[in-house]
Amino acid sequence: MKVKTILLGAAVASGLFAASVSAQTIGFSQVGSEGDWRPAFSADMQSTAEEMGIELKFANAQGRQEDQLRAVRAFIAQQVDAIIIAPVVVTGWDQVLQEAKDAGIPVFLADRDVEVDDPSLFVTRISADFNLEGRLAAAWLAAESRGGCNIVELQGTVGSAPAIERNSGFMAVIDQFPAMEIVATQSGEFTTEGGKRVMEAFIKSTDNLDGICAVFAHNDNMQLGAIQAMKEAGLNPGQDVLMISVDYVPAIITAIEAGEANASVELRSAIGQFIYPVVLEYLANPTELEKWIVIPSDLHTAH
Ligand code: GZL
Repeated sequence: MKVKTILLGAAVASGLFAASVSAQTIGFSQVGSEGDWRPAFSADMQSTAEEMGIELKFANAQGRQEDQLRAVRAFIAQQVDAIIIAPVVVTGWDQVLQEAKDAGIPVFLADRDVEVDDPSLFVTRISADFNLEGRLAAAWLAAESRGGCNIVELQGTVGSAPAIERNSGFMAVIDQFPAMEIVATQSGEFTTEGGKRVMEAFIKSTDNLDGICAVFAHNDNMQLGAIQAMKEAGLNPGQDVLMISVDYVPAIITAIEAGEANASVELRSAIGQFIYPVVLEYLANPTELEKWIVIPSDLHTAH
């Protein structure tokens, strides 16, 4: 599959062009409001739409796919100009995307991904590369642990593209190191409460994380919950146990500065500036696009 990486400057320039086209009505079906990154992404999508003169119909599904499907069908009934979806999980989208296609309404994926039989059911996906994020996290951990580490993994929402791909990318790297192994893994649903709950269970089951070298969390909020649980158990996250996660939200920066976390892979949340120009330019001039437009991710560490 051909992909295109956004050159950040070009995206802003194209945004200026896009803003010059007539006002459009766009329906945006958002996953929910879990954690810190999701609300930041939602706020950016709403403020950027206003700046660009887009009429945005925003629907927050609170993590329920059935609510996303209902929202997309409502957008179709309202005959919006385009639909943007951040799909909570990868499966279950073929039927509703076919209904949008039959209604002549183009669909764009933002942030997450879908698995559909017919890729023509959406125009393109604009997102970070979750597999790369997993690889970056594992490469950092391999270097920090000199290739030997028993790892606890806090997975994101089961069946979601970031959980699938971050694990896949992470495994692709640690499989190169015989002495690196995930010894315990469970989903904390991308929330601080979920991360804390799962880590409390790991602490009990692994006798205070005896022999555990690192925690890899698919997002910072679960890592923050794990840090709470570890500190309450008298452990020293970031010192005795390496802590690597994804998103780079402000609260993990604070934890890194306090020495309670070690690194986080940045997931940009201000991505409306990249998403809307692609949608508006397509509406002005419908042409075949690469099926994936990638937004870069960067690794941040304490030093
Ligand atoms: C990934 C995004 C994930 C974030 C989490 O692009 O879908 O969902 O990493 C959020 O913080 O819950």
